[in-house]
Amino acid sequence: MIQYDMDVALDSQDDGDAVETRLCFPNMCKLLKEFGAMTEKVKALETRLQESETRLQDSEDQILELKNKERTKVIFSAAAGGGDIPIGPFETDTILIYKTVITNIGNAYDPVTGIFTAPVAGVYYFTFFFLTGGELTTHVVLMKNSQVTFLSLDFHTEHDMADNGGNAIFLQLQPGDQVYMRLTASTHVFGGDYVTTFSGSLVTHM
Ligand SMILES: [Ca+2]
Repeated sequence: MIQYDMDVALDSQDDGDAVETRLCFPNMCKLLKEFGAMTEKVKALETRLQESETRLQDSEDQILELKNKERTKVIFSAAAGGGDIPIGPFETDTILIYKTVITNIGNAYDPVTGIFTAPVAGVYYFTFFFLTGGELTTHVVLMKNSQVTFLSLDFHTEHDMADNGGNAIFLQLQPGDQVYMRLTASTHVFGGDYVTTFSGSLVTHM
């Protein structure tokens, strides 16, 4: 005689009062229950897998972003150039153009205009040095867009000979910010390829 196990369940898709009665062999009932449990486990695993894939994609995106940042290198050094003669004096404040480029990785410095344009947001380090003949005052200013930052100067005195001056600054810049040296009206610096210089580099992204 065959033993039946009665399994009674409410089927939510039927009418509320409907009761579905299932008859099955004992082993089959056990198998069906196990199958149901496995299905739930597979669903849970699928959810976890999807979450893992999302996290992996986020990580890959972040690595790519970091690699792109790492590839952005900005380093330049230039000298005033134009021969070993004074530059200035001019009647108005004038951008000092450093014509002799020694290094210009990233091409952020333009030796035609004398203007450095930040390609990415970050902290940059700039230095500038000058030689001056002493016949006139020297007054050079490092400009961030239209804003005065640091400057360096030398006063003319009766028995003045050549003097050197300079300064350095860390500047936080946004893409497109312009940095350049400005020679103040009625002052001068010495030109050439060795003594009056302007340099800068990207220190860190922000
Ligand atoms: Ca002096």
